[in-house]
Amino acid sequence: MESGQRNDPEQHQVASTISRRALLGAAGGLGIGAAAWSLGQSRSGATAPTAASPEAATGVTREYFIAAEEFDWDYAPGGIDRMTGAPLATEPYAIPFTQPGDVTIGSVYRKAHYVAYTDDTFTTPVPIDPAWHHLGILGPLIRAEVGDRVLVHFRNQLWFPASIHPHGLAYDKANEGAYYPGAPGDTGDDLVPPGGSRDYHWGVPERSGPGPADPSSIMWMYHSHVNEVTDTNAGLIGPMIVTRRGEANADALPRDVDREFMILFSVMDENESPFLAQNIAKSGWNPLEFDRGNPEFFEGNLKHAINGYIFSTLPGLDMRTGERVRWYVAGIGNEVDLHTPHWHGQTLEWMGMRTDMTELLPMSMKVLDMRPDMPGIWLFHCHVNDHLESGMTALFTVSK
Ligand SMILES: [Cu+2]
Repeated sequence: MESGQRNDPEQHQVASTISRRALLGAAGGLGIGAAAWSLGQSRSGATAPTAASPEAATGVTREYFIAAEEFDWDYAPGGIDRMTGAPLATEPYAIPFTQPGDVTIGSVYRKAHYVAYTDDTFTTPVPIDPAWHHLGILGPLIRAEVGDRVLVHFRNQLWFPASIHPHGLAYDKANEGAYYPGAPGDTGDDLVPPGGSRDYHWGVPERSGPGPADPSSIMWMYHSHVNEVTDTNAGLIGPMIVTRRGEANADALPRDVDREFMILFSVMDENESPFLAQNIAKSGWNPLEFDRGNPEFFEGNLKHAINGYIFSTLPGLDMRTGERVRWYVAGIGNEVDLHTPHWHGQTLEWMGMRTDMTELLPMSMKVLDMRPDMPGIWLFHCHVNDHLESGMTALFTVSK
């Protein structure tokens, strides 16, 4: 990333204008936010854990230190389509999405992500276990067993307001992390300003864990929910796993599973990113004059990604035959985000039924179990034709 661009206020103003899409007609993007977050909602530890029902309070408190930060993300590291073996720079189908050109940015974009730290100094990132390198742009995995509590210390290191909104866990209005101050009872404090921090207290009662027909663990997603559209397109989204009470080990992992993978299918829309102006500027164009409506530019900014990777560059989907492998798959995005993940070479079980694919809509979350028996390097891709052609593919490896 070229220095001197990332914090230029003029660019931010342009980005703010672009991201002014009102969220649910209420938040008004950064416009309302600018007034609200000057009121100093930044706080830490001020909120008592009221969300969990009493029966939830039997377990431990899972504590996380998570920051929202900006960084440069490469959607196609290595520059090779591992599915075809061809360099992306020579493949006509891949060039608009991966190569810098007259009106295309390429594969590297300024984005945001959640990062886990070891403590409240936010200086030492938690090392990512090699088994979870496949998370890619996703935030750190939050785990709990039913009966636990989750305490997240959040720090916003970005230049725009952000939050963490959890799906599925038990939260009261003070810990919702979703900004819609027009709603009665909403204090409008669900927005953490740049440089601000706060704690989130979430409960994990029975209704946040696996239901009767679920396997021993289920997934939820968390994401920033100040301007949900632009926040999530920026990259502010991450996974959670909740294991049924009594079926977890001390680290809340399900005991009946050998390996887990967490997968997000999303056409990440860089046209709807708060970093759009910065990404235009880093390409050498003037953000104030550049034609953002250029169809080629617009299309090149639609990254048909799995965990933020396109054209089979997603690493780390490695397993062995006979292992009990659990796949957590989710989608997010727009009306184009109807995805049909398909695994080659193996079958999976979902809710007592056998399949080799599943269906996702925006924020669908599904858990499928696989017992791989065919060794090889296999395709894992979205079966929607346009998405498949645009790079929504990955490979997974089954070793003996
Ligand atoms: Cu798809």
